[in-house]
Amino acid sequence: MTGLGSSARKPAGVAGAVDEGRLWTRHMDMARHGALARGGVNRPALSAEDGRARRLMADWARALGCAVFTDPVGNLFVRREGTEAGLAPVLTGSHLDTQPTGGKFDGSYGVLAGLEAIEAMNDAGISTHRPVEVVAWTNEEGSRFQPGCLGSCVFAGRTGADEALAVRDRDGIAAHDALAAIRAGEPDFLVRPVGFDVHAYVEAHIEQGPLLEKARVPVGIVTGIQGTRWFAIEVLGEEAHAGTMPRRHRKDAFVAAVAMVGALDRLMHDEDDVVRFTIGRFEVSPGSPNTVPGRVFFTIDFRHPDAHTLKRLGDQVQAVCRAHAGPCQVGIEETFHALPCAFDPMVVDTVRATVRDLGFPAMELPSGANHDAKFLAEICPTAMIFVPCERGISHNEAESASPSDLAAGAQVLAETLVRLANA
Ligand code: HGY
Ligand code: MN
Ligand code: MN
Repeated sequence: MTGLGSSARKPAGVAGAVDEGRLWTRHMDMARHGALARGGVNRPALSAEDGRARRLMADWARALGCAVFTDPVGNLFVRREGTEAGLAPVLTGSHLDTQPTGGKFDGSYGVLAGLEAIEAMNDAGISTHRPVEVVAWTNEEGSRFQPGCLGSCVFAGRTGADEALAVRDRDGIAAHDALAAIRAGEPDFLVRPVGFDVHAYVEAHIEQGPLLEKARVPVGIVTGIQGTRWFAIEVLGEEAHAGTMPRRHRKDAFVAAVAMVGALDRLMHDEDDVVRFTIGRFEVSPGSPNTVPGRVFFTIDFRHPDAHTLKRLGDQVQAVCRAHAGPCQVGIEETFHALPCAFDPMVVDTVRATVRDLGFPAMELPSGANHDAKFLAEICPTAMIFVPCERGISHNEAESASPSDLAAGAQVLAETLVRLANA
């Protein structure tokens, strides 16, 4: 994919101090932590790889003259002071954890574009009234620990720190213990209580969809995020001998789970292709060829931009699963529920004006992917900036973006942050 951002003239001010090569190199350096053979990244939340990524972010931040803070759920903050002490900061950032077959840009881009914006402010000799902070939120992906957006949900007051950190991964490791392990390597990080007043939050992210590339524009002005509901389904039958137990006496958890999945797929079928319905995890136990499965666990990720449809279809999941359980038992837990959100008009207008003033072609779009910005939007004026990724591919090792698009998004971010911090 050719970079779409390179056509714009070099702007004055902080945007003109954004360095494309420096930003790209930081992505490559960050991607070393959890690097996979085919070019992707596997950096689970609160893993040793995540700890090394946090250390790299902190070292870069210190070199920029910033202070480094964390909080009881491990959110990592980098702070550039403003001229007027005590003012609520303008916050930007995203996440450093990745999917198991993740890419170099999902999450990392928002953190590294934030650092680039700070370095550009330094290079351009720009001071701001308000402090500017860059954050790496804990466990955004929700892959190792469910649900996702752990750090931003606690920061936004949606859940308590102890409750959030009690979740366990597939190996039974509690998030609390995983955090303690990497925090042991961070004695120099200052600790602040969870949550503080934020003047505005702007998150930069790759689109993770094909629209910007198809429209051949380097920047997306994001208007909001669709709704998401996650469910965890456990089907319990009875293990039995594959060769002796007649079908009529079986309590086959796999047969019941497949019937549920078929019925859920019919429920969620949408000719307009707006519904997003995904079963990403499907585990059959004991997983022996000659034992009738006694347990199946599977997950549901259901999304829709309309709150009524999200409720209407999501509220039927339980009944559909129960209706197809046959002789088995079924447990259904809703593990995540986030309504659609519209971003704040003042912040969106600031992004829109910045894009116009910098001369970038752009388009306005909602986000299909979920982001920490959804929960920041519950407590402060919030918006997002997108850049294209190749073929819209993400949550895939092949995830790719161009240096010039990443720089274009960082220019818009840097200028937007300065405008918000001086407003
Ligand atoms: O699932 C999401 O939408 C985000 O990419 N974690
Ligand atoms: Mn992300
Ligand atoms: Mn992601």
